[in-house]
Amino acid sequence: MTSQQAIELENKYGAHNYHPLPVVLQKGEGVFVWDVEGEKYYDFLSAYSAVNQGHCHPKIVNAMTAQAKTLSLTSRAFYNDMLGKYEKFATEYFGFDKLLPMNTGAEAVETAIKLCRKYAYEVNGVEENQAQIIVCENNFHGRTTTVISFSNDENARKSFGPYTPGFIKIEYDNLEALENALKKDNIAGFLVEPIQGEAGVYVPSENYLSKAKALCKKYNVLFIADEVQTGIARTGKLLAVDHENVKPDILILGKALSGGAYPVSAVLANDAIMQVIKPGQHGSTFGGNPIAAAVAIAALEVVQDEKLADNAERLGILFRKEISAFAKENDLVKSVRGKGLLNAILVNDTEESSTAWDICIKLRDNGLLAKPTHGNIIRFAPPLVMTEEQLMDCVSIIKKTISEFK
Ligand code: IF1
Repeated sequence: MTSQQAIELENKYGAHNYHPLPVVLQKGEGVFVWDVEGEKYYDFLSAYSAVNQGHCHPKIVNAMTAQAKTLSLTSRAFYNDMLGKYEKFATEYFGFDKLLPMNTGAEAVETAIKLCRKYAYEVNGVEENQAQIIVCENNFHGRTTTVISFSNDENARKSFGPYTPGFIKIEYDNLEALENALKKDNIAGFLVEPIQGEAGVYVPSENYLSKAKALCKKYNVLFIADEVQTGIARTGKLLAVDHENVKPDILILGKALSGGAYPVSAVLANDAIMQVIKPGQHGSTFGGNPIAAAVAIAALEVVQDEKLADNAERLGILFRKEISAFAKENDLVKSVRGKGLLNAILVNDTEESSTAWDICIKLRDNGLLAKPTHGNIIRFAPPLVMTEEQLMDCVSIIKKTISEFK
């Protein structure tokens, strides 16, 4: 099958809910992917930070296939021998009492919202059905109806109403706005991305997260960190909140929790919060299945064994140093920002322009795959297993492509 044929099949038989970059991938290994014509590329998106451990990591694939040949799915109607092992491993790994296993990031965000509301009513005395959760402008927490209810991205929410009530939007990285909202009645929680990914890799001010957590503690409101994209070593620490030693009341994980091999997400919290969920009050068919458990243990071991957080920290500093120096001599690149290996460049054009897209097409032609988050922002997020030599090779591809861009 040619790329064109594959694209035509998707166009004809698939819902048009994405506008992919025109490249058809067939194989992945480490930091590389190959298209159906055998062309090789650096993957600089990592499936939106799900493939932090690199494509088809042998340890993760072996764990998945071994478990798949043994026992794939029992449902939670019965116990299985993998879930408890995974729950113990992951709660000790992240430092929480309990884990509630789900499958996708959005499901985990929905789970955190239900947990926060129930805790507010049953423990914090918030008036039944009146709970308010504070969220940030330009957030991205998934695509379910409740989650898009508190999005301000018209494309993500238009014509999907009526919307779920119970959310208050405030400006990101604004502690005064947060405190003003915390003073309102019936506040149950503050749901925040430690770095806003889809908004264009917005890194908040120094100490924003630690001060926000302190404010939540002061007003007895749950601090909920959505680390679906920023977690699992992506920003140079195991969790992005670790840069400020912040312990969330509720931690949301997804994506690279499985290394991109299988849908695995999770919500972690201590007993006082997690105990509000009783049998029959939440769950999912695949949540906590044996394959997910085996894959997540292997994926988390890879992060530790291969010191991926340190590698992300070191290579991220190098990447931003190289690109910010380049930005000084090239008027198409305004700046670069990010933490660890979650970075983005700001292109000197409008949000409505197609410049970022056009640059990504040229990057593809030069052997590197990335995708814009907006008309003028390109996210750069390679797998965390990248070597310094590979990173410098990618930096030269990026510089060459932008220098030649007309
Ligand atoms: C798409 C980006 C978008 C997330 C955070 C929850 C979820 C995500 C912080 C939901 C998912 C993905 C979804 C994917 C593109 C990508 C994305 F920010 F990562 F780039 F859209 F904004 N919290 N982000 O980033 O997790 O249900 O997808 O497993 O929907 O286009 P999910």
